[in-house]
Amino acid sequence: MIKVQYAARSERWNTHEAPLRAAFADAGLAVDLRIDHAPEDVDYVVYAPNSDLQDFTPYTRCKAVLSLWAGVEKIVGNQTLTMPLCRMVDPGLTAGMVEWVTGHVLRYHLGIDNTLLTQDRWQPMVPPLAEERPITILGLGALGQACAEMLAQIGFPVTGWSRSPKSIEGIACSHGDAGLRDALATAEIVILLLPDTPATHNTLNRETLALLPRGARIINPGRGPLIDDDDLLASLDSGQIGHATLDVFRVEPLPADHAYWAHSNVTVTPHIAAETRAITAARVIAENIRRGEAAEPFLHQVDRSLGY
Ligand code: NDP
Ligand code: OXD
Repeated sequence: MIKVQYAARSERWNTHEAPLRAAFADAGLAVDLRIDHAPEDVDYVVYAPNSDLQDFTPYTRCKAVLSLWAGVEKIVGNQTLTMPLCRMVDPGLTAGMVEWVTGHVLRYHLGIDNTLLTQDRWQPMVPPLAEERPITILGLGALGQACAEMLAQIGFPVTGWSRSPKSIEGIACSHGDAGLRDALATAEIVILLLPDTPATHNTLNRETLALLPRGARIINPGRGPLIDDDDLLASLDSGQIGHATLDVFRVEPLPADHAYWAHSNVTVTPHIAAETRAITAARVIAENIRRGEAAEPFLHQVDRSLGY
């Protein structure tokens, strides 16, 4: 019997238990899934970085920690976590992110706010076609690539930026410092889907925000530290940045006195861009346990040296 420990907030157990049991059965895995195994008996941990489990030292036979979250910045530096760590790449989470990003892009592109503000008068404002609105996505991983492909399918000219060189049909791919400058130079809308690592902190700062065309819009469903908050606020005040839609913040919940709440050109959403979906995520976890038992490489294993 494979012993799997569920280590996420207790209120999530009701959501995840049945889908995990079903996925293990479908994968032909004999699993004893519990929230209270003795640590030394555990083969795999299904894990949320905000759970109480932070010391993995007693998990002496654990073969992998399988994160329910895509972002692993809260756990990747944990020195007691010496076993493989896999992040979540879930088709349900990806679909949610594509829908959220597309919706917020179309809000900007179609000028929906203006339409709502002019309900008392006939004031035609015809938006350009998508093909006339260049968009840049910073991060071309599981989420960035899926969003890039959807936006390109709608007709937007999409540029994507990543750490390593990439080739994706229909997307202009760039990388490195020079690539970032090029990717920002024409972007009317910038979407951040980078992980939170030391190398990505303040990717958007005074200097890089100044590279954008005046009035560009920012959409950040990635992580708060990707943007220098003071520099973004200054760029919003000067009009260099026209508007920002922010889902993630350095401190969450966003403190009630934070300037973003009161800023007329900022939309705050409470870290809801995309959530792990229990049924599809359970299948990914079951597949990784199957791989572990078959001594095959894990899917989506985190590279500790890169931090994602
Ligand atoms: P991936 O690891 O699949 O992709 C990360 C991308 O960022 C890759 O393209 C990677 O480049 C690129 N990247 C990493 N470091 C750098 C760097 N220094 N310079 C340039 N590019 C870099 O992650 P996901 O797509 O699955 O998720 C992205 C992030 O989205 C998560 O880390 C999380 O923070 C956030 N998220 C937010 C949610 C929300 O609800 N708001 C929900 C889920 C995730 P390369 O391809 O070369 O490796
Ligand atoms: C995640 C998130 O990382 O919800 O999965 O932000």
